[in-house]
Amino acid sequence: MTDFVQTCARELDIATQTGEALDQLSARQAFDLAQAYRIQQAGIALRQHRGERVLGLKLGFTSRAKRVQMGVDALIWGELTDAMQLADGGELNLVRLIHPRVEPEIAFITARDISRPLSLAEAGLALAGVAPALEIIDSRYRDFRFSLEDVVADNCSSSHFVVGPLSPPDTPLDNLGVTLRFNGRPAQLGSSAAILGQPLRALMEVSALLHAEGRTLPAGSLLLAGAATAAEPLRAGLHVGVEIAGLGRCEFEIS
Ligand code: OOG
Repeated sequence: MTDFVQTCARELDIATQTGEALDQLSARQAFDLAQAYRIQQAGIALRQHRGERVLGLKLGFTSRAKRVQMGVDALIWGELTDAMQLADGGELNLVRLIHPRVEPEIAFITARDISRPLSLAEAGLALAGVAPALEIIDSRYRDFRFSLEDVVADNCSSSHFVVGPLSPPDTPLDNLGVTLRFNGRPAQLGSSAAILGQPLRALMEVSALLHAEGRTLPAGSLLLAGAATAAEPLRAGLHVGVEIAGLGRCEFEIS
């Protein structure tokens, strides 16, 4: 199985770098969720070997819109590295991306190490700041189709992300209007409440997962709470922005 884990991690890593899609790994050999996370970790180790630095975590399928869009019904998590970050207002190059999509999100920066389950109130107190964010996802699987195990192995389709200006940690987040814009026109409309009823719950969920895994998320980490709406496909020439009422905006351009 170690060989299978390493082979899958390498193939996904090559697909990420070349932009050539893979067939679903689960079609080749059945594997379980624990093995999927091992493949994910082996892929992150390859990135770290190239000098990338882990900045934090992302959650996937925290909204119904995303679960329905992708036909998957479980919360998953992946890792974010510095090489995935685009500056706010920066340019995304589509070369070597397979079929990228964008999602409006909320980002958290943590204020303390997190390793045990937090209540909602404790989660609020564990933050240094909150920000609007855009996540660019790009499945390495043909036709953006996968099983739960496949997508976990593929680091939850992470590709790039943009984080906007930080607001104070006590900014209310429970029901903020979210507008994703393509060239100024609304492409998706939603509410922050779509993310687990209240985006702070993403940090609660992560704290329970960290505890179960015996892991610590260091202070100063980034957490993407998951998309508030379905994802929208990207194409050349787009200016993409998200506006979250009461929180602010961030944007990028496709070169
Ligand atoms: C998996 C990633 C899901 C989210 O925010 O729910 C995700 C995918 O849809 O390819 O990032």
